[in-house]
Amino acid sequence: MRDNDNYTQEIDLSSLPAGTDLTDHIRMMEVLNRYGLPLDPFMELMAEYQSAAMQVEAKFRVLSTLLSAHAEDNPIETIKTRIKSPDSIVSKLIRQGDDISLASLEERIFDVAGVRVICSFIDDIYRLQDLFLRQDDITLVTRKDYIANPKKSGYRSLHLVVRTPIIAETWKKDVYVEVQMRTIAMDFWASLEHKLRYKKDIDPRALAHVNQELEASAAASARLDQRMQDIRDEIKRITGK
Ligand code: 0O2
Repeated sequence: MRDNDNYTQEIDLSSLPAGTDLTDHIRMMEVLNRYGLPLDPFMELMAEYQSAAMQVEAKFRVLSTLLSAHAEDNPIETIKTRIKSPDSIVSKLIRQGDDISLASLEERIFDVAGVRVICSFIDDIYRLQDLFLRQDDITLVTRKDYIANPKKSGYRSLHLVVRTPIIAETWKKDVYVEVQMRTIAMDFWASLEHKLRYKKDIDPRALAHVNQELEASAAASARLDQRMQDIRDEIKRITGK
């Protein structure tokens, strides 16, 4: 039985979806309970985000199949899909204001559903973006090109927030999904930087040097991407494909 009012009550293990990690489930109930967010509507909302993310992921898989069939290369290396954790959702709501509710979650948090598309080359990212945005049931909400304009940290990726409809028996609803598109080099840097950044007890004087090193490694990874792109362009010029 689910009941967000009493975190200490016993959890019926048979009621958890298959594969649910009990520690994660307890943490989720604790967060929802602390901020008065009702469990069942929260879970229903998460299922909607999950469905929207699956739909967007499927679109990229379809594009990958079609492009591979018509050319000799597959522009997509990997696709990863995730739903933001309840802790991260609540932290973001708190950063944005006082209203911690499901309504403000739906209105203000655009990256609950996230799809990360890892491409082989920089030009594949823009080619895929154009094909993805051309689809009738995808509406672009925001676009941030951190490849053309990297963040101060050195972070590079193309971010698109889109809306896509999900349809159930008696209703239809537009749901936000954030798509992050990157090359393998961009993903390699972002994954390691994310791990390193969360080591919290770094002396501020040492941190300045760590940041410099991370920026330098980001610049090196950008140069590597450009070199691989140049090699690809050269081969295309020579072979015509
Ligand atoms: P997670 O777990 O990856 O989702 P905000 O979302 O409020 O932080 P904004 O401007 O709305 O900020 O979004 P932004 O900066 O365009 O993109 C945020 C997401 O991009 C982050 O999500 C990361 O996934 C990624 N990102 C942005 N900057 C960096 C960076 O410097 N390093 C790394 N490794 N990733 C970055 P979350 O919510 O932080 O985490």
